[in-house]
Amino acid sequence: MATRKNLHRWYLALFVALGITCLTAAALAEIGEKEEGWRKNATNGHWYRLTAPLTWSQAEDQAIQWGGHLVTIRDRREELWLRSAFGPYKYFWTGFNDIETEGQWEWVSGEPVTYNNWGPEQPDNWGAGEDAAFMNWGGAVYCQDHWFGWSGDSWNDSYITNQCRGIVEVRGIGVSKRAAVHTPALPELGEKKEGWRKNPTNGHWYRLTAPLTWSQAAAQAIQWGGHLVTIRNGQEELWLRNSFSPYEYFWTGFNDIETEGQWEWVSGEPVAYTNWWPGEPNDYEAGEDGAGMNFGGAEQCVDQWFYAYGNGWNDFSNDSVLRGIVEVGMPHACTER
Ligand SMILES: [Ca+2]
Ligand SMILES: [Ca+2]
Ligand SMILES: [Ca+2]
Ligand SMILES: [Ca+2]
Repeated sequence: MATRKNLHRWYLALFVALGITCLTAAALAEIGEKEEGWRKNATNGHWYRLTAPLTWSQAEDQAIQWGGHLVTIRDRREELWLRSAFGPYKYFWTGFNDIETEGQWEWVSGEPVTYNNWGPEQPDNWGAGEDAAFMNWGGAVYCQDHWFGWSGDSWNDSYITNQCRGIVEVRGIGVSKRAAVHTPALPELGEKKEGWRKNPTNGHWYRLTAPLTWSQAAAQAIQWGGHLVTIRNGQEELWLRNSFSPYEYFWTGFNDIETEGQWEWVSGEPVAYTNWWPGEPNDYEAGEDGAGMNFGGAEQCVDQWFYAYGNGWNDFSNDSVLRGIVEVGMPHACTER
């Protein structure tokens, strides 16, 4: 009898332990999603997260570390979900590649190929050879010694040495639990949960607005208790590029709205640094009074304008719609959100 009673206890303990394990795993998975940039596709139950800008192989290494692979896209619906989850304006590495055998495209996950969405004339294995596919590509044109690309809804093969964010896909809770091993300290969790990033060098907090005109973005910044970003030196600008992306134009707080040609920070801080792209600011046509970063030049080619990404500023037209970088100096300003 005593043995049987002990057995009951043992089972009870086992069930409790299992229950706690499951609860912990579930809780971690939830945290994984919200606090670490993981997103779950409710349709297939898989989890997704962006890497930093990396070469294709580095991005796949990161994916393996996180317990998965660079994303496999099985149908149109999955691709639309990825575009809505991570944005349709930036290029992202997928797991699609022809590294092993030229022209034989396969998913790095080993799954069968059931879908593709190549853009016109892609894959073209251009130049010295392009062996991995990125998504959100809209087209490109070569004009006066520069390539100008724009975002859209198709795939292109690219040099695997190019640096691009990759979408990592993992299956199920166990893997998210593993990712939670890298869970940062609590203050950082709060930061990421709300979309705020803290620059450890100056202690200020930063967050992107939705795509807006400069004036709308400036108003949003004030609502959030700050201003559109002030950039004080090259190091701050590099941190912004690394934190938010070097492949999207963002509004800064630099503007000449009050007096044409007299550029100032909307925060009122003194102008200590500028990084205009050659030929900018040019107050083009109807007037351009707000500065955006990550600009790499514009060329008119066959009656059309093409814009590149790069490490410079441009004054964009007043009806341009970009996301703005909001900066707040006080950490408590973001916890109020
Ligand atoms: Ca190739
Ligand atoms: Ca290509
Ligand atoms: Ca102007
Ligand atoms: Ca301009």
